[in-house]
Amino acid sequence: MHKLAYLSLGSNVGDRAANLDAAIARLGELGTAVAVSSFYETEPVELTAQPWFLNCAVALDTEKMPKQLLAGILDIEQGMGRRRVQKKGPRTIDIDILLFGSSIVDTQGLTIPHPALHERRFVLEPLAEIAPEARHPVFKRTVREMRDALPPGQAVRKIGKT
Ligand code: PH2
Ligand code: MG
Ligand code: MG
Repeated sequence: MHKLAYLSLGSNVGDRAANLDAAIARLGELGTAVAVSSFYETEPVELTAQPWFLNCAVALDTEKMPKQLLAGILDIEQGMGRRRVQKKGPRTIDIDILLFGSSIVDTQGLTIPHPALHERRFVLEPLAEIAPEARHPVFKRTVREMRDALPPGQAVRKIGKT
């Protein structure tokens, strides 16, 4: 069964744009990337003492189940040299599942919708570019509505596609 998953990608170590490009290419192993947002230069949030990120959003048409998709994503992250040194710290690549169709998943290693989706401008701004009308299955609000409801702050600057 085909499902549309929305992913958030981020990098703040090395050649950030090349890292995003490489991850997007490898996502082809898990489905078809049917939409890719512009890349955005974003201020680090939560752990603020680290380099700025490049973030983007991807719509992935996939036949995987959520757990299989996550396993494939972790494989890509590892293959790209991701080392989990510090929680929320600098990384060559981070790929997070934001939405998976209208599914709600709450298990040990996987929560969908992503629990911080609605409060992160670095997620909602790129996502609103490719899926403004996608709806959060718990809060029942669209991506555009959530983006527009964010408090000011969290600098996010579109830099265009490479
Ligand atoms: N990821 C985090 C923590 N903070 N800040 C920005 N701007 N972009 C990120 O991708 C990011 C972050 C943990 O996953
Ligand atoms: Mg993350
Ligand atoms: Mg992650």
